[in-house]
Amino acid sequence: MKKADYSLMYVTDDRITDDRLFINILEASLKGGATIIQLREKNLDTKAFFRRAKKVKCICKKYEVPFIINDRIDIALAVDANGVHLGQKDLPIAVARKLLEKDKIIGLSISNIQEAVAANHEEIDYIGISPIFNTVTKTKDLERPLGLDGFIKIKQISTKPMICIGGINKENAVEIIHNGADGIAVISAISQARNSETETRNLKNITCQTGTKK
Ligand code: TZP
Ligand code: MG
Repeated sequence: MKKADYSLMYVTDDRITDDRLFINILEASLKGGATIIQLREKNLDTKAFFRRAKKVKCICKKYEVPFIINDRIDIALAVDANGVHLGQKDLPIAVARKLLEKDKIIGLSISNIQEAVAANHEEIDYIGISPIFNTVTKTKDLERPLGLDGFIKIKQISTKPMICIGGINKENAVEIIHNGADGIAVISAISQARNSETETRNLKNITCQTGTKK
């Protein structure tokens, strides 16, 4: 069941430690039309993560955009987030589903056909397919880029809504959407842009205007 518009996910950039800048970029992404926010923090301790999550929730509520938490089901429960994004090494989906209410979003990262096939049998709301292109933003546990061809192969066998991530920007987003992705997830294209709001709007226009081959 679709619980959100997955067309443009802004995944927050954990390299931005300055709180005010972090919030400014988040808000710019929302003004530009991000349809869902994923709070991703790999370095914050639990209390700092929790505090940031509360702030993000408050801002997302203002824009009526859902927000989900990367990895940490405990933080998602603590702040009553709209869901979680889990990796292959995180808690099993069945356990996450038991812990979270039915209406919460659960996304799962997959990087190959085998994982995509297994994901078809899980109670998840979308798969995050990664990495599509080269990225320097994530270094740990990163597989070889799938490229457009790899994505298309996964699309042929997957029954889940598909969000593509990894090195996506306004130059290459068109081909991803055109080939049937339900959405794109980006970090740098928004967080490192000179104008994050404009860049988000550019990406949003691509996700809205591109006719898909679905
Ligand atoms: N998962 C797979 S690739 C990636 C994550 C979190 C990083 C995406 O960052 P960018 O800057 O959009 O390439
Ligand atoms: Mg993870």
